Amino acid sequence: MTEVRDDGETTGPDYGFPAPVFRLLEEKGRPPGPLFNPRLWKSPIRGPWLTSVFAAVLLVGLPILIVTGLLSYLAYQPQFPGNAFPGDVHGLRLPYFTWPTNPSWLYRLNQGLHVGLGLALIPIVLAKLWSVIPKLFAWPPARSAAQLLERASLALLVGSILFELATGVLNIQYDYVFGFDFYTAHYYGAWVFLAAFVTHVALKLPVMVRSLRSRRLRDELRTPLAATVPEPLDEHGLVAIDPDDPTISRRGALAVVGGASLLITAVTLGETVGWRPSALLSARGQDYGDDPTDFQVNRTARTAGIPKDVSGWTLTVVGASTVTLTRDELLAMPQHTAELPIACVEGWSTVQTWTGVRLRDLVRLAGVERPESGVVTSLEKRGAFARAVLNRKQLVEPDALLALTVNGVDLSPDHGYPARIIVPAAPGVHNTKWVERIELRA
Ligand SMILES: Nc1nc2c(c(=O)[nH]1)N[C@H]1C(S)=C(S)[C@@H](COP(=O)(O)O)O[C@H]1N2
Ligand SMILES: [Mo]
Repeated sequence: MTEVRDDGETTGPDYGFPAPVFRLLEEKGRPPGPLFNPRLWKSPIRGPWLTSVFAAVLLVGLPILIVTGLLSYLAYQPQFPGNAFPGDVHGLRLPYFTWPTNPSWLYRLNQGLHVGLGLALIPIVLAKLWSVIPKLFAWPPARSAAQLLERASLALLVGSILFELATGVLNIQYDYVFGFDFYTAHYYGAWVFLAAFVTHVALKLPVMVRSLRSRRLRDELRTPLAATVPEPLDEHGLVAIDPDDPTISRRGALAVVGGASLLITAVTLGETVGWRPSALLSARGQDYGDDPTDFQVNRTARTAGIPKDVSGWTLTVVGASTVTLTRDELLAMPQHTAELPIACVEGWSTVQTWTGVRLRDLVRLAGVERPESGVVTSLEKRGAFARAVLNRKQLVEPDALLALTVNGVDLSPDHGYPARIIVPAAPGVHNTKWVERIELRA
């Protein structure tokens, strides 16, 4: 053993420690207490190779999370003020484009990936953080201005990924314990994360590649507990200076983390694709009953304050002319049937068979040749869901419907009776229920 006293003072020669590690031990003026003493960290499997394995997985997964997240923001079509997203994001705008209407599963795939992958990566993020925790207490905090900047970017990186994961999980569980708007916060957090992530990858990619090359995964997967020894001491201070005997092999640790990730995927996938019995994490339950309208309801008619009696209901379409239609008049128009998903931003989706009037027939009826956008308002007068703006493609798409029935029966009150919007590839939130009025802009 090297002569390093408990207070961290070195009394002997360096006994073959690499120079940076020796310097680490030798450091004077360390804060008192065990945390800043590098000998506190004793796991014999912690080291650059293990960290880099987690890093490599995240290097593939996190960009997918970023891209699907930003696409989801764009799918909300924030160029139209009033679409259920805070339109004003203070210059953090992306180049808007007209969100397409096909393939119809586009948003379903995007959001299933975003939410499903986000959940599956949680164990890996936590494992990665565990693997680098000694660096949190490195002393001195920085040896140069460059290192100080690097550590500041790490604070943003760790803070923002934890913030994004936490707010994401709380949102899909409808647990709004925070006092701010989820979408705005998650969106701003994403930009902080994106900037910190790009910086981190640029700085650390060479170390990751070098560390991954230092051992072979195949060999590691064949190494049992008894043969598990620490990685060689490293200049980053990850490898324990004074390790305990191993209680788990590296392959065991990888299996635990990977297994946790797969388990989360297994109990989430059902919700994503619409097979609920396996959706054990779903905040809305697993079972809905056997009626044709028994499928997931986001908000019930009662919660939304929709009157029980809607017999006097009419639909108003405002264009070059204004038309008012009763439900019977709508049912007398040509009906179109399409099998389309509702894909919620929260990652769940369900495919049903919808029948109703094509939106483009209503557009034509109101005398509009080329609609630019259409503001749909609901009987539910207030709140984020009371209004959605559809883009020009969504208004002329042959499968875009004002649905009157689903799976061969009238819409249930909870699914939007008397009439609701169903647009292929659109986020669920744009499929306005209890539609009262469609205002077209040419
Ligand atoms: N008027 C109104 N329309 C609405 C909502 C709502 O709360 N009010 N929820 C939206 C959201 S977020 C989704 S995901 C879908 C869910 O439709 P469902 O409840 O029929 O499954 O409806 C959308 N249309
Ligand atoms: Mo939704």
